[in-house]
Amino acid sequence: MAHSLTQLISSSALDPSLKKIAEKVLAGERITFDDGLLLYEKGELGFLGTLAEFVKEKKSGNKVFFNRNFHVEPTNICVYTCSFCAYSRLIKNREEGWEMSIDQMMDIIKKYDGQPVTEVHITGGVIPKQDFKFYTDLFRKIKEHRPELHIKALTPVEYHYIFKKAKLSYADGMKAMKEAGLDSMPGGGAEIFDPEIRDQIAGGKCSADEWLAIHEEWHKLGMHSNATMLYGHIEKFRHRVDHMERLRQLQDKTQGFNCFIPLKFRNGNNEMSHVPEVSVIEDLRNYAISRIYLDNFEHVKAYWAMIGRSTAQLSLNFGVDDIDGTIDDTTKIYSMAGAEEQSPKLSTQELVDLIKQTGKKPIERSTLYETVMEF
Ligand code: V47
Ligand code: SF4
Repeated sequence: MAHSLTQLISSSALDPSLKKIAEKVLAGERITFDDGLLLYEKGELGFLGTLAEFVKEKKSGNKVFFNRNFHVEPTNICVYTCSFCAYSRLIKNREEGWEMSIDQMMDIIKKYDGQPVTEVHITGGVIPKQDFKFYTDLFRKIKEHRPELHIKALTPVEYHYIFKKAKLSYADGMKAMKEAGLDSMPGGGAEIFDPEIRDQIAGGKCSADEWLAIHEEWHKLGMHSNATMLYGHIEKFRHRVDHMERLRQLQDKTQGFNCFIPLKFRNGNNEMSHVPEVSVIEDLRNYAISRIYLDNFEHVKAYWAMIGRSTAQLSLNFGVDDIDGTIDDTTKIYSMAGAEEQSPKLSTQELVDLIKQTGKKPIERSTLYETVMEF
């Protein structure tokens, strides 16, 4: 890859401003906000792919990570009304939605007894009943039942709401969640940090600063989390760079993020159905630019349940080194918004084959990227 990058830099056809960025990447230097913007505005797919693969190969070589996981979605009823969300039902229409009790969720978790899953991913809508006590009780019950199962649960959207109601600071709240058994936080709820765009698509829920502050408190406890970015709707390129810049700054401070997950806006069955979806080329450009920009993130993940298996395979040549997990058809968030995968479920062998077909080396990982098995 260093060879291809050097060749690219010496090409006389390369735009001089892009050449400067490529030289920085080759030298292992951080690119600036303006460089990021220029990559979005001018960078062609092949160019971006070469840069992103250079960065990725320095970090994880030829490896592609996945895990064995399943989701539990406690409710799809929500006090918020994000306009991109195809999944939630307003609290006043609650008869159209579901709301699980702790026992119902434990029944799902017990279905995986004896199976080699390592992680349960828990997230959904926000409702008053599922409060501080509800979730701390749930986490304790899961740990009593299966202590080694990694609990990756809830986002700052839920935590902000829960702690406000319980009159707890973020620091005390996150400490209590850790004590109850929370192991890590998924990356959702980040959407796009720019206040104007955020207000238009996700008005009323926690702000960018609140989202970042909750992750910071969690990282201060020595714990880890993920970060997402919802792209390809009404945001401009500068909003994507701004989003990544804020994440890069927090990561410099804490080193608490495991991975970055760009989430492509899907326009099925939501209030933004009139907004066209971006192309696969734009998806790949976006993966590549995030890999180049977020130099302090070890991993970039493509969520195959959302973009489909073929784009997930392609993304592995554009800076991505993780394709999430087996999922086992346990999430509805994307299928309800029109994603290719209507019943997302892959056996471990299918995931391994999907990765091997691209010439890469599949590694089953734990949530925290320890190697569970090499294939
Ligand atoms: O925050 C909702 C997104 C997120 C749509 O951390 C949509 O490992 C596109 O964060 N089009 C939740 N995106 C899912 C999430 C996630 C998924 C997989 C792995 C991890 C991880 C985290 O889903 C929400 C929102 O940004 N979302 N609706 C839609 N129509
Ligand atoms: Fe509620 Fe989350 Fe949907 Fe927003 S994205 S309406 S917070 S479930």
